[in-house]
Amino acid sequence: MTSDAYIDLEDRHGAHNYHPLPVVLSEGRGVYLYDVEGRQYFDFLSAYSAVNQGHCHPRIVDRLQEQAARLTLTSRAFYNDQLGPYEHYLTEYFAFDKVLPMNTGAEAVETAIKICRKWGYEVKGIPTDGARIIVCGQNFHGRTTTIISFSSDPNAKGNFGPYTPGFESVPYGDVEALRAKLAGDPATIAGVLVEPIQGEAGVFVPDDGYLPAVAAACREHNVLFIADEIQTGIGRTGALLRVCGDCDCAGHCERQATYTRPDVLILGKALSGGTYPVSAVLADDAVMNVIGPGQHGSTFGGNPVACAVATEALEIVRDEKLTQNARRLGVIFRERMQELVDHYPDTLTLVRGKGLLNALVINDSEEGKTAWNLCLALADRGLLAKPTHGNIIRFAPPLVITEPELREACDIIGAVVGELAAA
Ligand code: IF1
Repeated sequence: MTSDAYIDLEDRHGAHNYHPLPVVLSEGRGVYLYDVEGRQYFDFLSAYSAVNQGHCHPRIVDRLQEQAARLTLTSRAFYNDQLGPYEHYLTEYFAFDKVLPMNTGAEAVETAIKICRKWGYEVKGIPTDGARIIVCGQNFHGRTTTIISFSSDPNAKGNFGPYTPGFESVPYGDVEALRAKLAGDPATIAGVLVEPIQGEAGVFVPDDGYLPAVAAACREHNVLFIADEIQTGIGRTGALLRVCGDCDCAGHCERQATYTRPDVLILGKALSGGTYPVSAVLADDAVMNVIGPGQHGSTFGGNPVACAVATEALEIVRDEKLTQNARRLGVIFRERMQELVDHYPDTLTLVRGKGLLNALVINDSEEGKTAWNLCLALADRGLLAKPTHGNIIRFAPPLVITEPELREACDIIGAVVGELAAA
């Protein structure tokens, strides 16, 4: 079957909730994807930062196959021999007392919201149904009805109401606005939910002081600081978590002065290396113990395959020093893109990001058109990336990328930008 035939099938039989680039992929290895016609591409999306460990990492595939052949699902009605060791490993890895395992990112965000509200009533003493959670403008936390209730994107939110109440928004990156909001009526605020870097908004990196200031303001008012690291976590930004700040260890060290410890940490995506939907909410006992039997759960959450895969995926991050690679190559990538911005100021506006989560802003007068066309031209030359918010292209390769591969990819981007500038 040709690419066109596959595209036609999706068009006729699938809901039109996506608008993909016209490539049909059938294989992946490391930083490369291959389409049904056998063409090779650099993957500079990494399934929205899920495939940090590279496509089909042999260690993850082996572990997946081994576990899938032995036991896949028991439900949480019984114990299984993978969950306990995984929970032990994960909570040591990230230094929290407890974890609540789920599957998708949105489910983990929902879980964090439920834990936060329950803590608000039972520990903080907020009157029943009065809990408020503060979120940020331009946030992206997933697609469930509650989560889109506090989205500011009309496309994500429009005509899906009535919306879940109890969420209030402040501008992202604005500590003073948050402080003012918290000071207003702190006794009814249970939590503040933040993306340490806003991905969907276009890789918006807040000032270095922002996250520590948010955490301090939360502490002052006995409010939970909830970090959604679903996209930024697991090495992507050049540290194990973005709340680690510019820490140069290969794993996780709580002692580092740059670490801003969240009360609730949300992980997903790369927790499984993109192999399987695995998400998690981490917190200490004082928070997590508000959840008792029957109060939250999921058929697939904490299943044996997920536990096996996630353990392997996290070991790979450590063994292959992926956070350090992301930090080092991210600097080179932004240097190379900055050269392009300087050389083609009429075409490119700026480059920004941390580690290997970066965005190039295209000087784009016609709504979205140039970034989309640039991505089509990049695909023609063997590099896959996706525009976000019209004129922004996110570049996020798997963290296993090598320096020569990264430089080759930068050459491709340079050639395509050059053509666009000349056109
Ligand atoms: C889609 C963006 C990325 C997330 C954060 C929770 C979730 C996500 C910070 C939900 C998911 C995805 C989902 C994907 C597009 C996407 C995305 F473009 F919207 F911004 F990654 F860059 N918190 N992000 O980024 O996780 O339930 O999807 O597992 O197509 O909706 P999920």
